[in-house]
Amino acid sequence: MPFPSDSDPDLEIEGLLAAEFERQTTGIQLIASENFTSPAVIRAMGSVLTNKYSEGYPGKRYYGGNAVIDGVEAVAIERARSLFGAEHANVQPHSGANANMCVYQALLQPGDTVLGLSLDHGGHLTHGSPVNASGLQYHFVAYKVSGGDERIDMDQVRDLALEHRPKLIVAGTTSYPRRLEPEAFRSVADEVGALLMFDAAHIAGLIVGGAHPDPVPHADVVTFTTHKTLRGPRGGAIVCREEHAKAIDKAVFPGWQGGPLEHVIAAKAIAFREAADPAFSKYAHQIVANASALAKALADEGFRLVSGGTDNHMMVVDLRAFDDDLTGKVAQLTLDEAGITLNKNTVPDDPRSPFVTSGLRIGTPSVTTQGMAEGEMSTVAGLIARALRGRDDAGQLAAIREEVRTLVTAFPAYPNGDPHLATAHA
Ligand code: DSN
Repeated sequence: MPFPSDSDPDLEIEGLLAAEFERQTTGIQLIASENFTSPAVIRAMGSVLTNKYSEGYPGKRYYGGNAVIDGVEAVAIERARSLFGAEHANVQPHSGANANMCVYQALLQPGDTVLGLSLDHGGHLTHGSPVNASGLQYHFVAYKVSGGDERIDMDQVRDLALEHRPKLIVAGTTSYPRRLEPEAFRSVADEVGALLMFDAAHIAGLIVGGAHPDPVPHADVVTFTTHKTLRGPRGGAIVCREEHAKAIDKAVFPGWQGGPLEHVIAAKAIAFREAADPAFSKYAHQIVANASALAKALADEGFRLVSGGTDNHMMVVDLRAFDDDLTGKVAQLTLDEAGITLNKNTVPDDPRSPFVTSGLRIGTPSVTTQGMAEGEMSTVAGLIARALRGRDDAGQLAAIREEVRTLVTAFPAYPNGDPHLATAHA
């Protein structure tokens, strides 16, 4: 039976793919959890590996025809182990959220006590939010950033650990602009006999690039996503000590997932190899330098930075000092019109709801992939400030949209065009 056509039969999806390519490559992409992944990664995701079922692990599958797939997954596992210097790797988690839930299933019993950073202070849904399965199944106790310097207070983490005697401590963030010290978390975990999970979803690329402290020697388990600073395909992974390997593998499959996405696992393998290249270390350090430059330029424009600045790939901007009436929601929509993509974000103890917020989260992984450096960061800060000041002036926003287009055209993420249309060796 032939396929009806080589493309989406009524071309509706082709049109939308082209529109999204245009959006991504003519605007400024500042979402801290996003990046531009390489053409090789995109091609692997569009490969025939998507046709294959391969429940199980290399050498132990529930379906025939998996010799090649075994090769792909074995390469991905070996590259992940080598990149992170880890004893064991599982590359099957479909996402960072899944990876976290798999670790909980592997290491905990329902109802066990866990310490995690509060979502509204920069943690993640899977760090015990009451509306998430993590918070429903386990007894999470939240630590917060301190009221003064808005940084994680290790004395508070220690006090809570001594009081609640958690079985697991989760170190990791999604919206926290400061460096995490894995050794300090390990020392608290050791004092109370807890296991330590480090969620490196956001900073995996900074870690393997040597721009942030390495949690692998200190944590029992490290989870991460592959699509943020690590610049690979959308997905998750876990590295851990050998003693937890069996339990982790069992929790991923058959515990949480069925058939692995081997086309994505092939793409992960490519991304792990790319991240092992010496050039990636330069990239990781430039992400941090760009975030620092952007934070300083925004402060010069009158914005308040949560915690006073950043030492990773992101910053959280408190809009109230710039304009008390401006919410994160309105700022995000205004900047969308100007071609600048970022997300509204709560600030610690935000009086506004998570749908409105008083802040923005801004990250530099994508613009750094494009080759922008510190000089461009002050231009970007100026564009943001002008757009927000002129938010009621459609003409001004349209003019800024054109400036944005001109800026990013000089820094193409994909100089050879849309990678899913390009041929492999173009
Ligand atoms: N949605 C991710 C982020 O933006 O940080 C976390 O899951």
